[in-house]
Amino acid sequence: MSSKSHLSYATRATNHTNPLTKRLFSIAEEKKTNVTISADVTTSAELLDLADRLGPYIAVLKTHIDILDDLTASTLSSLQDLAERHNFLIFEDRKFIDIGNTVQKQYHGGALRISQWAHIVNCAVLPGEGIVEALAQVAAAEDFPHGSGGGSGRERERGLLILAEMTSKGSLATGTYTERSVEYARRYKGFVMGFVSTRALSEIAPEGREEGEDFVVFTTGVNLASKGDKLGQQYQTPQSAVGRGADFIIAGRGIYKADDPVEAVKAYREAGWEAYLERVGGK
Ligand code: S5P
Repeated sequence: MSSKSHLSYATRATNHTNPLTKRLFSIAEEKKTNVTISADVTTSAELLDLADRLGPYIAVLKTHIDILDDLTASTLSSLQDLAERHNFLIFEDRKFIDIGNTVQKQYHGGALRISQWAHIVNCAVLPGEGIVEALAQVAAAEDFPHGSGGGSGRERERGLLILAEMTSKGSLATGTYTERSVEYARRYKGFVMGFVSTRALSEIAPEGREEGEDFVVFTTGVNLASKGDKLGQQYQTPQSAVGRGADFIIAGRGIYKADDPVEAVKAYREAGWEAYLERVGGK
């Protein structure tokens, strides 16, 4: 039995209890897109240009904010404005992986203040369950402007994806590591939206599966034209990713390195949406 969802984004948006996941599904439904652009460019100008031009066609924009050469506070406020204008979520691909005390500071403080501008972050569970608990605590803290203690409405929406598998050749994120990822997601489901993985995962730990469980699957390593790169990246197509359970496809170089990134994002959007309709039986 497969645990990939056969429900529409609209139905999942209605049924879900996590406000950010609800919003994510609503965006997908409204904009008819399940594309996440991995905007791995190295200047603020390129990042903001991509966010503005591709914004109408994406559900999520994924950053590696530490690879920008010229990051300033104004880069982040412009990015937030573009996210509002084009109605997409920001996912900082920080891959937290440390003891709880350290990741709390990395998430909420430092020069990057990730919790202030990123709707979604991700973590690896190599350190154990404590990393998830620590990040969840930050988002729920009374003094957190976006936490349940302060702010209101959209400001409160923050979520975590667990990096349960990786696309790179020889990845060690398999077996017990991946099973534990599912278990921790269940324990913190108010904050954990789902996984970065190559397939739907709920079925790999069936005994703890709850009725109505609905984790979001983001699948990276998606490319329409290439099978991989020289550094171990392994690609699959949008159709194959969605067929395996991806709710959102993440594509980087396939889009931003294309001669015309706008045409490229439209092609990924169409391929991802067709595959989604096929999966939910909507065509
Ligand atoms: O397993 C993974 C997880 C991630 S988040 N494999 C990945 O490639 N990623 C990220 O997805 C990676 O850090 C990069 O930002 C993006 C893939 O980029 P592309 O240019 O290969 O599409």
